[in-house]
Amino acid sequence: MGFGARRALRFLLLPLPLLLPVPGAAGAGLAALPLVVNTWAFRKATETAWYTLQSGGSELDAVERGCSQCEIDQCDGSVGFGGSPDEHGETTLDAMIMDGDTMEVGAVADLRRIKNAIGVARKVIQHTKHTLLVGESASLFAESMGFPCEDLTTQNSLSIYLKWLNQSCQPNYWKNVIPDASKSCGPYKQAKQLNSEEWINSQKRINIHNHDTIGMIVIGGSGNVAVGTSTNGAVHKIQGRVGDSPIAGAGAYADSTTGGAAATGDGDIMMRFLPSYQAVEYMRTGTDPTTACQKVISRIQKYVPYFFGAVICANTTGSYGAACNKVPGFTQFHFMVYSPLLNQPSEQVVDCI
Ligand code: SD4
Repeated sequence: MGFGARRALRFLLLPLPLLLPVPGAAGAGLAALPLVVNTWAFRKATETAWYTLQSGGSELDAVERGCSQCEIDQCDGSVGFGGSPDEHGETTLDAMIMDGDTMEVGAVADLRRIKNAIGVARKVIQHTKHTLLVGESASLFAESMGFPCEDLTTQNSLSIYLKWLNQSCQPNYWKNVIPDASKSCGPYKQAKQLNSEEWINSQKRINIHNHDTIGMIVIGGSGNVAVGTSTNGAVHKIQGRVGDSPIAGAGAYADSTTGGAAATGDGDIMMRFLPSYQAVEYMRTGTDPTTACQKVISRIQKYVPYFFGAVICANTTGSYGAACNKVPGFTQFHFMVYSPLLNQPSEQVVDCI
């Protein structure tokens, strides 16, 4: 059967769109399946995921290709090669993909010299009995799966790194070390306990442009859920740092009996709360997606009022929503939606709480 025929057949087999009210969903009045929702205004990723589904691909295919698109496009410099150089100037990648039917997860963290991180994450599901591979060993696995080994450094990432070196390695992620990390570069050694003023200042250090991971939820016409993430993490991170994105329940979570969620933002903070898992659990007990997203943001706020972050949520009826934490310079969060009710990817905006 040719591509066109397969595509037509897929359309015939698709269930009629479910038309349901979306209580409180940002910018949406009706719910329908299939559904693609992703963080930020990464339109090409949404489109790629949507057309993957429409041409007969599975939900996992849609998530993989959608997020891969962002890796190719280097979305906002925060996804894929050539972004977020670490303290040694190297770009390393974190990615995860989860199947909400089988609850299988494939993830890679601190992946080096391989561009297609979510592709490698998918291979972890397909060709291993593991869930998460990290560092140099993850790169060796990727090479054995046929992924090309390439330098992820670009002129841009090199200049970000050199600029950072020239400004005494500011900002950085160290605390309680000598020499004083707020004034000079390392190497550092451990120092006295952090005093309370230093703690408050460390909580207030927010770099909005540091965090723009793609997190994607795809729900097929029959309600099957898949989610994924891909990121190059936090700029100037300490070598070996892994964020929330490759951690199931933190960066994203899927359960085809309920829905899916994905997070973006300061992973060092957010991963402590497993916000994606928590959002899916709220939805499981009947909470609508917008409220589920808001509730997980509120839980984090109680401990860390200044964190930078947002969550997207969708349930298996096709309702969706998002929420973000309001901090200076970040009062609204943009995300993308594609469903049968829209004839193109729709950028939606939610006010932070
Ligand atoms: C991380 N959460 O590594 C990721 C970065 C990001 O939007 O941009 N999230 O912390």
